[in-house]
Amino acid sequence: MEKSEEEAKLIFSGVQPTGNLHLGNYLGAIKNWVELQKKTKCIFCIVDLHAITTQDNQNRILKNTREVAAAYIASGIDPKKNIIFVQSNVTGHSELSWILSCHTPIGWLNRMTQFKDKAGKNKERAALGLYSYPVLMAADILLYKSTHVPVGEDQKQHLELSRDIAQAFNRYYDVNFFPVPEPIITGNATRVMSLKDGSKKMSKSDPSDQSRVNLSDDSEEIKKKIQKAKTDSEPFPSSLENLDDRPEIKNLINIFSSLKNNSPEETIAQYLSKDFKYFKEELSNLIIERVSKISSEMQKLLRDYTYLDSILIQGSERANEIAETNIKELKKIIGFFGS
Ligand code: AQP
Repeated sequence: MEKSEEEAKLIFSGVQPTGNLHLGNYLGAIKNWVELQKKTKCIFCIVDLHAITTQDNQNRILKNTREVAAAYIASGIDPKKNIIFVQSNVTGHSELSWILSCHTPIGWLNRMTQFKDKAGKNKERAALGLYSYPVLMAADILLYKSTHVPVGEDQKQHLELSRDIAQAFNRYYDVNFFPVPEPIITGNATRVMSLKDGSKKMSKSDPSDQSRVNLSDDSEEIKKKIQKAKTDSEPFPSSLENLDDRPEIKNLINIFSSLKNNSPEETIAQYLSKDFKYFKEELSNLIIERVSKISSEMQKLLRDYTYLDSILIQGSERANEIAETNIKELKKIIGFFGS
């Protein structure tokens, strides 16, 4: 019997265990997964191999890994229905990454803006892993023959590269082995910006803790951060027009709309003629309501992590089963000895 369109889909996504999980990770990624899991088969990974591409994360990796797992479950990801696992527990990721790197021209990697941003002026000293990060990301997705990848705007370029790599491999071996994965970039918060600077994305690695709302922040911290979030001296906007020149305001409206599940136009209509102080109070209440639920559930899960660990172990077994089958097929296509 033919599979329905939804049954044929396989969703893959992940978060790096680099600490300071924030509202951008939640609104841009995890919140959307909670909806997607209702209809589609999903695999959610904690991408720890990616997290060691920058040195400063290496000694907190275990703690951060459990924290991401707790955030997934506390946000509403069902570990029975979906596979939740840790990337380094499935060796196929590294194996496929090597194979795919042999089908990725260096010119493609040279165009990746995230490497340029993260390596900064010190490109010569940046680790090879930081440079080849997008190939590992392609391997993460393609290892499971995933068809759809929900991500925030910041990962769009990497996903396009994954599509190019899948097609390059298929073309080279004249097969239709890898599906060409589609990005899912939805909602009002595909790019949540820093609370201090509307031109920078909210990020775990921003040295200023005031730039982001962490999923572990308490109510007081959230209130203070939103009160101090950058705005301007203009009145509350009356339309979306010209908001591109007011990125901080646009950001706060998008965060509000995403949490409320309404459109930015509706938010503007609701707060028209109100001042920013009032809007910010309402916004902090909304964030506190959502984040405090997640944060207290996370604390509970992290207090005794036997349950969390058992989910990750079972998840790795399930992921490994799919990965091994696909790697076996792949080796046959390439023609490796013993395949
Ligand atoms: N600011 C953001 N707005 C919307 N979505 C975001 N994501 C990250 N930041 C935002 C989405 O969250 C998912 C997991 O991201 P990640 O942890 O794997 O890596 P990242 O994109 O590099 O996140 P950070 O916070 O910026 O980490 P650092 O500072 O360590 O680089 C992805 O789907 C991402 O799109």
